[in-house]
Amino acid sequence: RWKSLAPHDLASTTDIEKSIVYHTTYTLCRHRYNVDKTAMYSATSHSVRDLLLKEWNTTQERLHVTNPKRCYYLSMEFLLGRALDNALYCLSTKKEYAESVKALGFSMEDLLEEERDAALGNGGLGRLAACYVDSSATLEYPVWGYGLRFKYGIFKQIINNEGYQDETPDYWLSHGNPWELRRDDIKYDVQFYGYVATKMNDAGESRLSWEGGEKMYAVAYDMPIPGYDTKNCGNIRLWESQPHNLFDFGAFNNGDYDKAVNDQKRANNLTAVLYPNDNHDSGKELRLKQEYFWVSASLQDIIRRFKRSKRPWKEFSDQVALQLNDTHPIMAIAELQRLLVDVEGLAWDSAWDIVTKTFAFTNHTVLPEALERWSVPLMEHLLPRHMQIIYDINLFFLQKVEKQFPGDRDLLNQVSIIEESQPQQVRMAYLAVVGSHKVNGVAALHSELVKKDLFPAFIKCFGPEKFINITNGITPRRWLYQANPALRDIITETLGSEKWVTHLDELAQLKKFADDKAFQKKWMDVKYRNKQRLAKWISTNMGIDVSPDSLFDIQVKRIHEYKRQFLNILGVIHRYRELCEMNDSERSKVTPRVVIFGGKAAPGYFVAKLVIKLINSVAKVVNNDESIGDLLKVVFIPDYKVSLAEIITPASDISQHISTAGTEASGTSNMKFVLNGGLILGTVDGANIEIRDEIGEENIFMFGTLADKVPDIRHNQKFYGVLLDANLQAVIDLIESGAFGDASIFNPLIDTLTYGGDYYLISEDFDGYLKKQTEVDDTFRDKTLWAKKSIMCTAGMGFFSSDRAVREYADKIWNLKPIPSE
Ligand code: 26W
Repeated sequence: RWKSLAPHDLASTTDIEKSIVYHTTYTLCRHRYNVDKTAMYSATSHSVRDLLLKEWNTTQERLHVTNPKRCYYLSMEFLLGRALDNALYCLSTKKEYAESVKALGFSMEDLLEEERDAALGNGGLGRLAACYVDSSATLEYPVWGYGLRFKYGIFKQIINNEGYQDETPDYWLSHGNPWELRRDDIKYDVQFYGYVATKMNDAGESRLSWEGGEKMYAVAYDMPIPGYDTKNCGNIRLWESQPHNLFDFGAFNNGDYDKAVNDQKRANNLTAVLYPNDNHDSGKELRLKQEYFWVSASLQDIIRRFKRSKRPWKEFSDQVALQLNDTHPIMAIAELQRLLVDVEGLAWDSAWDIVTKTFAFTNHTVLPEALERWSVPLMEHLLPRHMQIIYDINLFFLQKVEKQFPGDRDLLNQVSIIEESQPQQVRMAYLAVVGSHKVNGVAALHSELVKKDLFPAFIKCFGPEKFINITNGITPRRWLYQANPALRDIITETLGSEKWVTHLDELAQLKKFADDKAFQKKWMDVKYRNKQRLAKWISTNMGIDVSPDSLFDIQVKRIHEYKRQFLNILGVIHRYRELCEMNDSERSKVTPRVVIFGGKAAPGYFVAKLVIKLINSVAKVVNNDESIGDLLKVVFIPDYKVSLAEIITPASDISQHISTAGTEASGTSNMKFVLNGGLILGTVDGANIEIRDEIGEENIFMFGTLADKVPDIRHNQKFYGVLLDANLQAVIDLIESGAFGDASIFNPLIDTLTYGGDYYLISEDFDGYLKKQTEVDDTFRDKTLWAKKSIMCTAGMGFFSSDRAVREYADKIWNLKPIPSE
């Protein structure tokens, strides 16, 4: 009977219309004549969701039957952005839905704009996780993401009248979220605090057991992740905290209502908000609680699934691969060891063998302030049994090292998971290295620095093979197919098929057309239209008029000293100074430029927030200087997020990726810009280097100190001080003259160039930067040359597909095979 009642297909537009009307009536409970855009977006999304859930179910059924090895991607952050447009493309039904929506009196474009971004992430790491689940679903790998369902994702950024960043909470669930499914039946206990007791098990052996403390529930929410051109559907499972003792009736009956709701408040707080720090460890107890809550629930879920297979524990790592996305989920190593030893009764060594064969660790940063360390007293208080286990892991590891290198006390100190500071600290990255079978960096240079600077002593213990590189990638579906329909269409027309969407190497065929005048014209027309689209957004939303004929120069990413937005704005001031000194005939030769910034600063990062203020102060002066006109405009786009990136990225002529060499692990927006035919102005850092190797050095503007020279320069600055570059000094003088408002505000920022050295080498790199900028201006005036470079950029980007990256993880780390859907 069930078989004959298979769910509907929504094959025709009438079916689609009916399904939308159905959801309006029965899901939203709205009268048909009372449907506004928001409701229509919601009803349409529910209708599309039905299609996705059908694929979700058949995918889970298939996995249940075949029971293959699966991989779980543990990531604190998933920066997904919007879902509707992506789902429509993946299900290849956008055209049909657009027609249906139109027939019902709405426009698809408007509806897409109704959707709130799912912004459960800070920046690169979270967006990478989103690209990887897209590729896993598309390539039909059995991969699930595990994370937290934050009620508040990254804050909404507002630029106030004075040009400073203000933060407001972003309650992204205010209109409901059609893209998630709450699973009330999937619920686990998570414990905190308490003490360790010795208990007898059934066999009469004494076992350590974690007792007492506080308990919360973790409830599952699933977000289906559609694959492109496949019936396979992936999943992200996010945990929400809920109170365990729904009510303290004792307290309630005694009239102590405050106490009665206390438990509930605490539980509701736990997954309320994402920490807005990027590359900076806050060290807060609530954060450690979030991390443990998430890995504990995820492991319980994974173990429950493993147990259903009835296989022996020693086969766990043949069934399960666990990828640790940075230091945030590393407690999972101690937690799995605890579950295997204390709960399942395995011997320590057998359990540890399983743990180390199951976990692998991805490092995303070499900045020391971003590597999590937890104080031993905090951990003893919150997770007493885990602290013991970490001590034991460390002890057994150090004993092994001592055996291998007798008497090498230095080495023991260097690799100890416990840092002997006051108080002692647990170095989470070290725990990850000891507890994983592979450690990877995210770009070639970065992976070398991981070995050389972060874990040199571990190479001695484990050999170099444990440390590998997997260069990041981005999904071509969202970042070209969806974000740049005009470019998509001419690529498909020129290559004769859409094969490139899942085989990005096919783009290399565009190289043959790089000198073709007619193709160049089409190509640059698309770029122009994308610049018009962005100019329109800026004019509508910010009231600033910029000309699409100008060179669009874009830097959008989190605001951080190492990313050097400061260098960019100092360069803008230099350009403004020069323009001010020119006569009309000189000005007529200048390439007009729009310099666009965007990005959030962590709320507590004073210097980064001051950079935003400086950019806005400069923008105010320059944009209102009538004598400058279109020759220079400066725009700070507020609240940069995934959905804005989709408009911004296709519109660049140049984008800036100018981190101090050795500081940006990879960068992924660099890949997005180049994929969309934008050129890069960048340093010899992160993935810029591999992008150069793929597209050819003649197609990228590179400058600046090389990574291996940075330490010496910093060292010398400490001794001899910093002598500022002459042009930089003139720029600083202009700021200090009050040209951009009260100069004293900017003192703390200017001080970062001199006091205690210019740590990020802004002065050192300033001259090289300005010279490259001049080269950019000159090259842009040669339209044919520029068009050719732009085409060669896109054509060379095949390697940077997240499909390639995920395949590398599957082959080199997870030992995972695709499970075809048909
Ligand atoms: C503990 C606080 C904290 C929070 C987030 C520390 C570190 C992070 C992330 C690792 C920061 C991050 O997003 N890193 C970026 O990861 C990208 C994906 O690999 C890289 O492309 C970027 O270069 C790297 O900065």
